[in-house]
Amino acid sequence: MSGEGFGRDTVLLVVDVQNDFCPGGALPVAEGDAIIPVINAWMPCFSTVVASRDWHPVRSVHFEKWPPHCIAGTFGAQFRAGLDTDRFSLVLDKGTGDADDGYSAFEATSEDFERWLREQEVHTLYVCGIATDYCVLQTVLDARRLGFEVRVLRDAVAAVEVHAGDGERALQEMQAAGAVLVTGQPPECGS
Ligand code: VGL
Ligand code: ZN
Repeated sequence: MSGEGFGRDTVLLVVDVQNDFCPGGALPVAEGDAIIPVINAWMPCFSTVVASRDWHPVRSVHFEKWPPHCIAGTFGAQFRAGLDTDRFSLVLDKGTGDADDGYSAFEATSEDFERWLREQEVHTLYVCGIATDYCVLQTVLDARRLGFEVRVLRDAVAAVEVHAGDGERALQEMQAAGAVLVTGQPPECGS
């Protein structure tokens, strides 16, 4: 695939790489910044890159479990500087209601993501981003339930780890659901 990248039936989904999930944010994930160059390096391999963002109202049942974060329109909800957002073809806002968590990108309210993927004849999702044990996990499980092939970029995901080991357990759960874990650097895909 040298120089070419994947076909149009394969997209990269970048989950929630937002300020509040990175060091200094409201719900920081230790490796949040470290995965950004890895994600950027994978982008040229895909003709389509989709990003999700956690996009919460000020009041939500979600904030009974979590410190307030990623309030729609605030700095904390912005994509992290350094992430190559110019390559995003579609941005999915999720967690926008006040009565649910909206962990999965398939719960986006800005777009019917499943329908969009089927219209584009996408069969395979490469998934990366934050957090391995919440939004990445629920997105991957939904994708598998809906019949999409899923590859998880092992070196481009980062976990919250409310309990030590949650990230690894989440990866095992994804594998058990039929997702394939991909380790290492992206292939040479040009720019
Ligand atoms: C997430 C906790 C709360 C995530 C979102 O993006 O994984 N985690 N809200
Ligand atoms: Zn959230």
